Amino acid sequence: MNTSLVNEPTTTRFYNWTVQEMTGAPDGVQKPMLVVNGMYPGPTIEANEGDRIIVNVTNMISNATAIHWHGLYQRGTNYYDGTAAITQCGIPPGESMVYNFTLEDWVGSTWWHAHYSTQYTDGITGALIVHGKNESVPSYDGDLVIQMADLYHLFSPVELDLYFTPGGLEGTPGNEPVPDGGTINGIGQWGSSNTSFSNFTLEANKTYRLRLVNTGSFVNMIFSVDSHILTVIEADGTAVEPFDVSSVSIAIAQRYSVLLRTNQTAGAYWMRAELDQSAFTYDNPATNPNILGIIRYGVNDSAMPDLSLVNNPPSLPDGSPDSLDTSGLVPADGSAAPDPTFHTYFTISMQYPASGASDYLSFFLAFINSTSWTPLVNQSSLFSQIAKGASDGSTNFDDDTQLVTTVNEVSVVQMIIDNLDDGDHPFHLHGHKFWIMGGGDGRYQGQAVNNTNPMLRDTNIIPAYTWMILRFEANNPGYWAFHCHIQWHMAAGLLFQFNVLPSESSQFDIPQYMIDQCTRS
Ligand SMILES: [Cu+2]
Repeated sequence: MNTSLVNEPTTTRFYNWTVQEMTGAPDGVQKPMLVVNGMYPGPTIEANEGDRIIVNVTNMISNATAIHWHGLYQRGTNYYDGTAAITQCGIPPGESMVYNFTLEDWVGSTWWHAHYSTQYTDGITGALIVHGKNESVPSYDGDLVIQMADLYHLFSPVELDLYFTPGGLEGTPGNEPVPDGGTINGIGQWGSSNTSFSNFTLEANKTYRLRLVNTGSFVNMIFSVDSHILTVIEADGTAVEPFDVSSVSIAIAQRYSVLLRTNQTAGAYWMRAELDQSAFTYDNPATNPNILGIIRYGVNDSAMPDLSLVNNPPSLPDGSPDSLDTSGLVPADGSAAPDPTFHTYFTISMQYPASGASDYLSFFLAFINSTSWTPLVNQSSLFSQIAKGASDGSTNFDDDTQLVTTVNEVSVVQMIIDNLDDGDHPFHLHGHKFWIMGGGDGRYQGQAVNNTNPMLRDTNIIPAYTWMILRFEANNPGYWAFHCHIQWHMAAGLLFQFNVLPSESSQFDIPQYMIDQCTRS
């Protein structure tokens, strides 16, 4: 990253992207991929707060696609949020679409990815870094992006079919496909098929900001650098009170910035991204869960870390900090959340449909309350509302598959969520950050919330069999998805929508060609 970019004046940045099919081998094993401009990860967008971003996306794959800009507010441009079947229909094969939005006051580390079925699992991901002059983080000398992801050797539609195996993968309904391995900045190691590593040669005695992003599909990635303590300074675009840790577990779609000081003995050190195997529901003996990269300083740029340390990481000195406990994260510029004015309640469960057809064993689905999301076909929530011409949030679509909470006035929405499922779910809210007001075991029983400087972010794990209370200011017109970011769970229906201020979103001036693309998407 360019640490001096922040001093440049506000500008418009143009990008020309082609989404294409490709055979790649990120960890040495050939696999079908979907990528942007032939790259995995795709191009990094690096910009300043307030800049305008214009991305011309041409779709050369055989299905429609859409690109989502994770975490950005898209105030007034909900139709460029890039969420297929919700904010647009999708870019049909062979056609193009121009995304055009400003970064407003969003600052920090995020990413972009396809938001159409499980396409991003196959490689349509990239970093999106926004510099800000007034970001409340300590100073640093260098700035790096480290994208980590679990990796599947099969094409995601094939994995999705496995996930929906009648009776369940390995005989248990809901078992998610276990990844084959993973990558750091697009490079992994599997068997003896790959011996290359993502690597950085840095200067000694400097402070580097590492922007960690989990661009994967299923499991947390646990990041560490041998013999180094890391200082967490940002989470999902929120600057936090500096917090020393030995490692950081990053849920799907979350981001952290950590400071790394190159103050140990000059040399080469293993950088580790370990797949969190606690989420694996069956044994895949071929999986490589230990992905490696290299950070070196004070030595030449071919120096290798000690191979004998690969399976024996050196321990940190006594008294060193522990791994990140997210309950210790405090916003650097935090304050109390406003009192809620709009109350919602949701349950999360995964089960077979109540009234099953004869092939019901193929449909172990995810439910929010009693709704399992199925994407609208040749339609989007937002476009449907506009077609109806109503300003009260009423639409033409079938409510059986769409759970929509309409917020007609600017409100502080409080979500009480009971996760009745045996899995952890990293939930993401589009277009807003939320305050994490509290959580605990079992169903919510009226416990008090913590409103002393609550953490504010856009993606958070709701652990198995727990309740959680999230709060956000609904002041941004449009349809905003709130969904589990695990790709298998979203495909099983773990998504609902807030329709915020329909009186404004029904007046959006949406480019006609985007609406015309619906019939071909
Ligand atoms: Cu989930």
